[in-house]
Amino acid sequence: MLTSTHWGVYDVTVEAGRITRIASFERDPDPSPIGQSLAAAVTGPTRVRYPAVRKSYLEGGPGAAPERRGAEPFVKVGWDEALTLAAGELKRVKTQFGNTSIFAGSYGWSSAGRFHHAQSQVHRFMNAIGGYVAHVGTYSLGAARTLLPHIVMDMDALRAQQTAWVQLEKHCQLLVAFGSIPGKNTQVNSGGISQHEARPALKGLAGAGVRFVNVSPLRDDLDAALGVEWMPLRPNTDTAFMLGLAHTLIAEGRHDPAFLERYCEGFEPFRRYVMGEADGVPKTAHWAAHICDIPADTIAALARRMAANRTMISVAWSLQRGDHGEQPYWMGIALACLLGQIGTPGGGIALAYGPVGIEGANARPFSGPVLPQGQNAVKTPIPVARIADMLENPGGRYEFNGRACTYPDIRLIYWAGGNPFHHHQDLNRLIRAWRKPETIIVNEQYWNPGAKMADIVLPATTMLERDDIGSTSRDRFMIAMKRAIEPVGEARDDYEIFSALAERLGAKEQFTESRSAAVWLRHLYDEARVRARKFDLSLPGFEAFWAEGYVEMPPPDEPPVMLGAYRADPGANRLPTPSGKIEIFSSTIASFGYDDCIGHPAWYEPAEWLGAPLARRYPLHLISHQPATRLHSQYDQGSVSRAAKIRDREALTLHPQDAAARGIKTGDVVRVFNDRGACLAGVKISDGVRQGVAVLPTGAWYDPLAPGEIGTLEKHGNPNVLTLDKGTSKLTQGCSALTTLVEVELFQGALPSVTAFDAPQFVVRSAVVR
Ligand SMILES: Nc1nc2c(c(=O)[nH]1)N[C@H]1C(S)=C(S)[C@@H](COP(=O)(O)OP(=O)(O)OC[C@H]3O[C@@H](n4cnc5c(=O)[nH]c(N)nc54)[C@H](O)[C@@H]3O)O[C@H]1N2
Ligand SMILES: Nc1nc2c(c(=O)[nH]1)N[C@H]1C(S)=C(S)[C@@H](COP(=O)(O)OP(=O)(O)OC[C@H]3O[C@@H](n4cnc5c(=O)[nH]c(N)nc54)[C@H](O)[C@@H]3O)O[C@H]1N2
Ligand SMILES: [Mo]
Repeated sequence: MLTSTHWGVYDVTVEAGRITRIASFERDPDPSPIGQSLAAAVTGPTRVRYPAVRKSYLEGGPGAAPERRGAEPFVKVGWDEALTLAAGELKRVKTQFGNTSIFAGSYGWSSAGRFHHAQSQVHRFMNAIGGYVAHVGTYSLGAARTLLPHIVMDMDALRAQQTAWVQLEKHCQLLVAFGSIPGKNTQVNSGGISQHEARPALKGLAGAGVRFVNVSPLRDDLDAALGVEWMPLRPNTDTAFMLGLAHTLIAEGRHDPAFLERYCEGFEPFRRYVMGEADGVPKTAHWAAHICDIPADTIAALARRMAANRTMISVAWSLQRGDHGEQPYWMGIALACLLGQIGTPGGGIALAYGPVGIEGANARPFSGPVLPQGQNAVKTPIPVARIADMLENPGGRYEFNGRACTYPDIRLIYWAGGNPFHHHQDLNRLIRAWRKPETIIVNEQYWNPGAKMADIVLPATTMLERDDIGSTSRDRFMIAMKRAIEPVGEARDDYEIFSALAERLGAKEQFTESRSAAVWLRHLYDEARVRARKFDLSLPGFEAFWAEGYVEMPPPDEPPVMLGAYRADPGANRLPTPSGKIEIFSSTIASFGYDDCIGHPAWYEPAEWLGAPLARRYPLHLISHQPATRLHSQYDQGSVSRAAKIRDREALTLHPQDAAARGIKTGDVVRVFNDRGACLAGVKISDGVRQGVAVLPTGAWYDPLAPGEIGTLEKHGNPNVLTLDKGTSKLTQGCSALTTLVEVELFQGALPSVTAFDAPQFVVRSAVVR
């Protein structure tokens, strides 16, 4: 039977109630190995098997010893007691402080199944009980999602028309990829990916004669076998690099004035900035070379090649996950406007190829079943990555996208389907902020750091323990995800957990609409079947779908070309911006008066980078990119992730000269540190990394030497004890994880063992019970 995960579809064999084999989906040309981690993990020792409550919390009630979160043992409790405790606390906080004191933004990827999607479930539940403080945006696209509607259109609407690989193969000559197209990332797609086509497609492009330029600190971000030219720039300097390209194009008259006039708003003020007429600093290739450390001749020659060829520019999401992250995106679009190839089948801009495997697919943007979340009565969401700011500054003021906002006063946090101790930056700061709320409730499958840092932990089933539907926009298959095994331990579906809580809070009907999970699946499928018609898709009835195991959807009649319709007729297909055009200058953004984001793309020094004075103390730029062997923190305990660890720790990659200068060899364990924290990691050495750059993927489960203590050594290689927790700008307030300087030294002394995958200690209830 089939199941769907964010990293692929798998065929699961079960014998005598046990999973005996996980095979790849027969229609997948390039399956991801990550799935091999599943079988052992779902029944393994890291599972949360029964409801558990932190000892002091059980004994002392809400707010008891919050500094002991993560440090003290848990007590096993029955479901009835756990649910009564959680519901009682939700009621108390609602009554005493109001729903504005409940944070349930609950960011995270959850599972691929669309009904049992935990983040949707918790939002729906919270809306049914009067609302909650939500989040807007994502860690993935924090800066881009807020910027893009001002200058082109909604990010997802734009992605839905991303130019297909098949168009590039026919029409593209030069693909310039900022942040590149890492094969590791194309394994994954939110909501699932039944066919991994990106790596085969890149081979097809190479076969068709497309030339590749990889602008990235890492060589392996683009498969060298494709014949790639590597431009290893300093991290976070892409905007300067692109300004150097723009200056060359304008100075040499290689830009496209007709395109700029017809399709773009505000070229003139941008031109003045580029040419130095606005600030006395021409953004020449020489100027750029000093910042990005790529020779001026190389930059100028690339500009000429881009103008002479059918050129596609791709700007990876990673570029906007750094300080001033909106600038490389805005600048990439401005650069594509200068070249005038937007809307042609082989040229223009992609946002981006590579971050997830679905980009470039030749498929319809039909998303399939979606669980309705209801209406949130609380209207004060925070930008997703401002969680520590919020917890630390109740009533604090901040700017966001043209509005002055106020942080709420949070008393209770409910998380389901995300792991803040994976995803947030500056974890030592988060641990301090985490002490503020009186209660933290988590639904989790595994004893990961998110669960260990909670007060009440409710065990959730995995996708292998429930029926669901796997489906997402631009994936060509909808998958009948069938329950393969019985729930592990006492685990329950999130839906069941929230139904029981809703019942205790008098909102059962509102939450469940009297439907069982099985009835919901059918209902959501039927609803999606109606919606499918708008995409010229005719889906079979539910019974036929379930019996067949999947539905295959035909590709569109014409493979997509991003902004092709706009190019063909800009009058009839006005963009949803104030001018109806692509805004190289945005009067709306200019009207906000932000010093960190003016009305057109510009170069701002990041808070930390190799050109900053801080680089004398911390001379390595840390890239904490997405891991090749897992999804974020999911299945770090699995066999695929653990096979890649070095002496049990996450691998840190260094340039040979940086390693030699510090007396470090392959296989050593090092301490990586800055003023925010320190972690251990195992060393790999590679000349595929720019000198001055250290690479530590995200996702090693946070593993403190002294649990609960702020600033303690992290033993396992979680980069987020080091990363910067700062909004990208007042405009977008996105996450700045990729703006971080560190130093590395050989770790001396007795190596502490990794305990990240040990379940917490359990104790029996003491005599003093509330
Ligand atoms: N330094 C640094 N940090 C980063 C990034 C970076 O580039 N650098 N990238 C950021 C980005 S782009 C992202 S998207 C985030 C990702 O951050 P998250 O999405 O929070 O990371 P995951 O590890 O996927 O967390 C999902 C959690 O949901 C749980 N889960 C899965 N299925 C279910 C379910 O059915 N029910 C319940 N109750 N739980 C379930 C899993 O066990 C896991 O704990 O990380 C961000 N953090
Ligand atoms: N295997 C796997 N794939 C994933 C995920 C996962 O956890 N595992 N997570 C998924 C998620 S949630 C997301 S949001 C996407 C994220 O997609 P991206 O944000 O694009 O992914 P990253 O791996 O963070 O970064 C891509 C590459 O950008 C380069 N880079 C970093 N900083 C700079 C810079 O300043 N300039 C330039 N030019 N290059 C730079 C790095 O070398 C890095 O390898 O990935 C998705 N894909
Ligand atoms: Mo993401």
